[in-house]
Amino acid sequence: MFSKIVIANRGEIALRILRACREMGIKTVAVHSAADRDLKHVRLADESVCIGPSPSADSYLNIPALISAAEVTDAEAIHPGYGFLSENADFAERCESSGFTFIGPRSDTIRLMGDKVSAIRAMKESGVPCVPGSGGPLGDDPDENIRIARDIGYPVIIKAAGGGGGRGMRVVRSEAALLNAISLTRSEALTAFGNDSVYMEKFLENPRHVEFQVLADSHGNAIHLGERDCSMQRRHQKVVEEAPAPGISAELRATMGERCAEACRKIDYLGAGTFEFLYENGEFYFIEMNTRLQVEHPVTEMVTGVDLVKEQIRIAAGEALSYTQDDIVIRGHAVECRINAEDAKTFMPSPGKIEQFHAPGGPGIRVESHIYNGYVVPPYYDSMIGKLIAWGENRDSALARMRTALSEIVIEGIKTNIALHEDIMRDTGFQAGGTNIHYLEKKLEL
Ligand code: MV4
Repeated sequence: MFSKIVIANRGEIALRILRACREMGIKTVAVHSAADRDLKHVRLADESVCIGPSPSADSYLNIPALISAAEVTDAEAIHPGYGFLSENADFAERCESSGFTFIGPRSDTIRLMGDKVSAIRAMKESGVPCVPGSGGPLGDDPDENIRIARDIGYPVIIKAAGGGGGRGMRVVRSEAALLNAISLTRSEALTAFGNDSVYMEKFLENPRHVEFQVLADSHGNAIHLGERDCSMQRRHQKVVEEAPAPGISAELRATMGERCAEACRKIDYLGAGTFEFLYENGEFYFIEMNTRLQVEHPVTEMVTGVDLVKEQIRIAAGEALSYTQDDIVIRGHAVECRINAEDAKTFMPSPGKIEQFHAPGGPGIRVESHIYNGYVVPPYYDSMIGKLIAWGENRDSALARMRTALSEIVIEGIKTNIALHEDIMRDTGFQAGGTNIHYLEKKLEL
């Protein structure tokens, strides 16, 4: 096992990783920007290194500074968390070539999944159901592209191979609009991702976003940990997540989960991963794979009892998975609310000093946050300041616990989206379960 790990992230996830390391007896190195000296995990870490000025581009995204920090502290591994460099294949490669273990998949796997066309091809070949589509990058022959769209049937969606997470896509509802949409998406993709490769899929009008969590070790073992429903989102930002997904039978979960685990074995996947699906009319359609730990991983931890961060670290150290598929039992239900420092009406970030903070508690309540009384939320980074997770024996009791916890939280000095969460938890559509990806945006229009 490693004796020292660099935590190449900030905020709540850096604290989450630090806690896992401490439990495992691993020393921690916190790397932070000039704005982040007072982060909770920086204070708790065994060592800390300032890696640059406040903007992410000069600190958390600065690969040479991160490698240097690992060198000067004599660390053995680097945990990238989520966001920042967590899905940067070049960073993973630089870690390995500098003699540090990147806690995540191999760099070539990150590259394979970063290109959505190659990711879909790999999954299709591995038996994962995908959205009907072009099955490869679109060429420049207009007649051929018209033919592909006719075969798929309108509406279709044009997506950038270098995109993902909602960036670089365009819906096309008629043949008249097709060719223009392809060239527009292509040129935007070239500007945004330096890659003009685009592909086409059937556009699903009202899907849910359901994703499967997997773990795979370096000994050829791969398991799934069930699914999460992340449909409650606004502008591609998830707001509420839950596990399991309402209305998914144990049989369908086992079938889909095993397909994901089998795909991991086929591509020799390593570490934690997430298969993102659109779910519509009882069918799953793969869209993307995330090769990192996700923000919403705690809901899976709450219903499985598995510590995903500790498993990531064990896998990276070459150990075999601590669990077989039969060990994984989904118990009860968990829901997560992402707490953001933002204006309730405009959703604009609301940084500043937290004048009062009182955390909620009680049975089944988990708080994942780095904030404390007097902490100043800097303006440079994502506005998420924490996550509130509630577990219950069933969905209704998890939601009841979440409502109670939300009513207990006190955060003064900055604006937050807690009132939005209280509204969602009281929403009858949400309470019924199974709302689609458009539900929150429609609710907010009213
Ligand atoms: C789609 C889709 C409908 N049909 N693909 C957006 C994020 C990216 N991960 C994929 N996205 C979508 N792909 C087809 N063929 C609708 C979306 C989509 C979406 C997906 C998941 C969560 C929220 C979303 C919001 C808008 C659109």
